[in-house]
Amino acid sequence: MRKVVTIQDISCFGKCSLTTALPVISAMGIETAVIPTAVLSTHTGGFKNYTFRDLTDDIPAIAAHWKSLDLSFNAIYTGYLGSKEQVRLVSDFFDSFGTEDNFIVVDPVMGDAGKFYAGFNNDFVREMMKLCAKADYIIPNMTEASLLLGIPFTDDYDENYAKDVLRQLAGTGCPTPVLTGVHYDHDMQGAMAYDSKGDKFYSSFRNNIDHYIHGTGDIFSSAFTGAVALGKDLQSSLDISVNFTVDCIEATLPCLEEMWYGTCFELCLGKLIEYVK
Ligand code: PXL
Repeated sequence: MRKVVTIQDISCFGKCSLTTALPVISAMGIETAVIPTAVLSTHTGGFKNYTFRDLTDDIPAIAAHWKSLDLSFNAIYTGYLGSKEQVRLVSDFFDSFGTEDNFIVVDPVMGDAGKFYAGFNNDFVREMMKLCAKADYIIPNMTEASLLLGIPFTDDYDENYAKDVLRQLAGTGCPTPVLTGVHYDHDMQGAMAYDSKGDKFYSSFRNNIDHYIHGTGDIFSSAFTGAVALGKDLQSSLDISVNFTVDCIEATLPCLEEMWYGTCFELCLGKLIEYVK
């Protein structure tokens, strides 16, 4: 059985990070180990007064115990990390558990729609940049890509611009950057990837749905990581993760009032299972 370890927070209510990665990757038939980096009462997007229990000290302790058990993983996948210190510890984890035979996915969660999420700043970006250089795949949205590259964020761009951003991201050290939320044609939205070793671009698009719903980035990255871990090629992995993400958004539209804090992804897990058969 394939085995992935994912390192990110638990937001107890609000559906993102571990409460998304765990069910999504498990549904793909992959054992999913977790290292929770923090426990929050909710995610930070739209809720106020959330609690935050930092679990930074547990990261090296869990890693040391796992080393003593000689555990290994087909993939290491990181999402939301709460501090520069956590990024450095995750970097150590890569050194200790990364091998020639497994792969590393970094979703450099830092912001969206041109803005930082609460608590992030340029200092954090510099640390995240170093982590991205150690990854086989990074999965930023355009906001995060712009932060990583130190270029102004724009929402108005064409295919060549998206390709240029991907080339620049590859230039910073990760051989296969994947850009999410790409929409240079306003009718379509999807993801683009650049395989810098083969100098080839890949993309997958579906009809654009004009609604922002929190947690879709984590849905995409979880499904993408699972697909690659199952041995799907880059194009299939993009198709699976774009289709699943759009399915989740569509499933949420009828209950948007009630579901402003996340997607109804649970209703689409059956489809995901079909996509990876
Ligand atoms: O979806 C990314 C994410 C993960 N974890 C926490 C967040 C966010 C985005 O806002 O607040 C705690």
